[in-house]
Amino acid sequence: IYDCFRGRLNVEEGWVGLGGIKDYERKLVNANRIIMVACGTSWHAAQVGEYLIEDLARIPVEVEYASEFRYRNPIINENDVVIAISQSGETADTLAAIGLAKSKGATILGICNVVGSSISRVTDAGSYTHAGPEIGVASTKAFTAQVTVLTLMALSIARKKGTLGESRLRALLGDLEAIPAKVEKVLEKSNIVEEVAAVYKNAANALYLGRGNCFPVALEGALKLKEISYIHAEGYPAAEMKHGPIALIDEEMPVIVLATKGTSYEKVVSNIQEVKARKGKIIAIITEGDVQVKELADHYIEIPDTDENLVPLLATIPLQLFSYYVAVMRGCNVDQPRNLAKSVTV
Ligand code: F1P
Repeated sequence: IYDCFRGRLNVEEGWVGLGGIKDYERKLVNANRIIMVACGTSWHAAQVGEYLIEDLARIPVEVEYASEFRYRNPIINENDVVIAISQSGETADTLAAIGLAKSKGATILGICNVVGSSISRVTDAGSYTHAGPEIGVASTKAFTAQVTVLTLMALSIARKKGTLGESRLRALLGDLEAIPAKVEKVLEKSNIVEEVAAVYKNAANALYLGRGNCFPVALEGALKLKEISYIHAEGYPAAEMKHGPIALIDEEMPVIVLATKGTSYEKVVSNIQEVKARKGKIIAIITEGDVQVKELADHYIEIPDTDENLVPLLATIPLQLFSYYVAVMRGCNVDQPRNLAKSVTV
């Protein structure tokens, strides 16, 4: 997945690897606001992008479901930049959202996987993810590639705006460059994920919890389980659990928690304790070497340490694998789930 990004991460060159987007540098750097429009998995990537761009480049970001945005009367003008994200580049809702934003004068950038696709043709400029063809219907590697492009964009804007110190910028780029090797290490945990999947393959429901940039990862984990194994799953911000979903927790309920080290780590530990107090089963994604959550959790999957902004790139993979193994064990067709189309063109 990441081969296409090797050699692009040159801080001196800034926008290298971002295709035509570099020609819109001034627009992006001076944007009042960035609005991202997308559907499904691509919408979750956009949510991660919101954290990245706001935290690193300090530009306000809104993330909209294209399927809703297209029917609204949004307040949007020529000082706004709209980023449309789509694996297929053919999603009808995203195309309609682009049409609406264009009619209001906004600049439209695209992040697509399929070269020459409809969305890439109607945007002002864009960056291809070059993740290769998605064999299955459910997006997987497209997600990590989209998040990688968004990370590069956030870093490039941050560099131009001067919102990050040079040493922080270099440290982040170094961590990004180390991601491919760390992805390999996560994939080596496949057998552990398979064992956990065997325990929960007959679950009726599952809850996914995360905070900060791992909240969209929780949403994406839940979506993958729904899409390919037909188990009802919900992703929630961990702090929202007490406002409703906590009522669902009993000894039958697997709760998948993104519990890696970072600013909200201690808060996530409290959420895990709340679930345990109600006899829920915890499957935790933890940072390698963490002892505290390891002891609290019923199952844990370790991922390598990395900068907090890059955690979604690693943490999503065990969740994708979990859905894959559960689906295979339930006899589901993981490549062609029922009722789903690769590109939703209506
Ligand atoms: C959006 C999407 C996918 C999902 C399924 C249906 O597609 O919702 O995320 O996995 O294939 O379409 P796209 O706009 O990213 O191609």
